[in-house]
Amino acid sequence: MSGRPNSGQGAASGGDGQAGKSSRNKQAKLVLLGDQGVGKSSIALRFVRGEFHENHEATIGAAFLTQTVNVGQGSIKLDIWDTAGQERYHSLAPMYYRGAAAAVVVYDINNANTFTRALAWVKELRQQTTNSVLIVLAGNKADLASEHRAVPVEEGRSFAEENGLVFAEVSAKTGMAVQEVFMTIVILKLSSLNKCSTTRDSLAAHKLSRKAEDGVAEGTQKDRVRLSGRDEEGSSCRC
Ligand SMILES: Nc1nc2c(ncn2[C@@H]2O[C@H](COP(=O)(O)OP(=O)(O)O)[C@@H](O)[C@H]2O)c(=O)[nH]1
Ligand SMILES: [Mg+2]
Repeated sequence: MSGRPNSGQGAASGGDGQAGKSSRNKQAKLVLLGDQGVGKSSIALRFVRGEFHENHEATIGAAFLTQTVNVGQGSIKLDIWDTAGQERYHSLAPMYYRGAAAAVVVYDINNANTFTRALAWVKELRQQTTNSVLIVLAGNKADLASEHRAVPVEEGRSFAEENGLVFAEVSAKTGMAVQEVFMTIVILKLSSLNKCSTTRDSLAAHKLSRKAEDGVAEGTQKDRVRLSGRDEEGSSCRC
């Protein structure tokens, strides 16, 4: 998929997390939430570096990465906060999701408990943040689905549709739909930051427009990233 990120990752903290509104320097804070072990760090690593590690070490507290993505005529710098999933760090979570432009709530499609936990994260986000936070529900480890699936794809999809979330099943291991998820976030956020650039314009730049009009962003595999968020109509400019 085009729109490959063009800058590297960092390990230092930085960015206030607010979506930047200058046309030259658009910036958006993005947070990854979900149980420990669902693959949050692996998804971030796949997106930023195109890598996957079989035994990724557990995140302590949170990790910070940045990535600048070019889409059409615009670009946006993503400040990605990769949180630790352990319950003992829960009280820190608001620090990461407050002011976020987008939250990717991750579960492991092979572990039903992580889905339940993901739904609780969505509920918390809805209660504690404004409606402008774009929430993506991402079912990871799709590469193991044929033997180990515990959460039917329909369950994730219908929850997302009912709650206005973007939904995708992904695999940090194979890379399936990971780029598409982040590009969908970027496109939706760019369109909400640019008064004159509608979501449809941005999607067209990415050859995603036909499917998006039906509510589906077409990646390399159809129907992988479903747009059901509030921003999809490009009507929520916050310039
Ligand atoms: N098969 C498979 N394993 C994965 C995938 N994503 C992550 N993992 C593995 O799951 C474990 C936990 O991943 P990690 O990214 O640390 O999860 P986190 O705690 O949510 O950050 C690691 O051993 C990863 O290699 C995936 O898409 N498929
Ligand atoms: Mg981690």
